[in-house]
Amino acid sequence: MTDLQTFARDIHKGLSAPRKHISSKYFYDDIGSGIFQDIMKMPEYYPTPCEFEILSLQGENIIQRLAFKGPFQIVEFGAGDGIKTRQLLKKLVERQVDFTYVPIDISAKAIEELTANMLSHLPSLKISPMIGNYFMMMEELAASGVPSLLLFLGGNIGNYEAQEVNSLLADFRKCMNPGDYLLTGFDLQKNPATVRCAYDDPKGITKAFNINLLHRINRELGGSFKTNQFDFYSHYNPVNGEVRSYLVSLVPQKVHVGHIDKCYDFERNELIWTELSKKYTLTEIEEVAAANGFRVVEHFQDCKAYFTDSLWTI
Ligand code: AVJ
Repeated sequence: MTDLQTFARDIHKGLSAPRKHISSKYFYDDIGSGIFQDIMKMPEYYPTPCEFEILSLQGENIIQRLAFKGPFQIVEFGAGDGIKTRQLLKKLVERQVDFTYVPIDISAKAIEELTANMLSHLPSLKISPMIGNYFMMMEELAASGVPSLLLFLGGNIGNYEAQEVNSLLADFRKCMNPGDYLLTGFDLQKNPATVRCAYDDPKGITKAFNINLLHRINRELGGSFKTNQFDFYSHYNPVNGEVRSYLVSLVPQKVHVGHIDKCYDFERNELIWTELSKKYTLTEIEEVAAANGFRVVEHFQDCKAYFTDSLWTI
């Protein structure tokens, strides 16, 4: 199945369900990735500077907790622009530690840019990029048997429902050997107003990020969404730490998706759920680690305790 066919199938499934939904993984086409760059520059969006702080100021501490005896590899899932990761790699390069950086991404363009950028800042870095689907790559990595630190940064785990977190961690575990590490970024529970502002910003950048899903369906699947007939609504529940975001149909309307020749009916105020962004407590993180057979080595937090990069081992 091509990526476009998978997209069409998922959109059909999501828009014909009793509660309509579109997976947040579809935010990130070229335009959506650009809007996400803008989100990361917003003063309200705290996760990026918090994780930058952790990796810049605590990189040494993180490295010191790794008990590798010889050469190892640092495998990164979803490296993005790599600026945060570079802070950590810089420390290792400076100390002349023998390691290889293995960024993995499905976008060849993203990997090329990341590689060029890393090498321009860290010319002596050993880098061995991989283009492709995480899980196919994971099998290859497991077979290689090289001691590994896996990175899953940025709080992407927050987009997964509890059962999905477990299966993701099971997949990570499968490609790890005893003594390997996993460093995962978790956004932490904090003053609810701080979270709310980060996910529903006054300039409407997050709204544009969500509306782009509809534009993307129009562009790639021949959809007929009138995007001005949809609004954005985001809700933070501080009791369970879940931000859930939605598109809201402002009028009763029908939308046709040409490539699959299907029509979808929207009632006035009907929702399309687009994203879960779960905020954790340290206790929950420890429970998730234990339930999936990991041992927590240390939580590395920023000075405001808004975010943690948690180092686990098996
Ligand atoms: C890329 C998943 C970490 O959940 O904070 C930002 C995406 N959504 N604003 C997050 C996002 C709305 C982001 N992650």
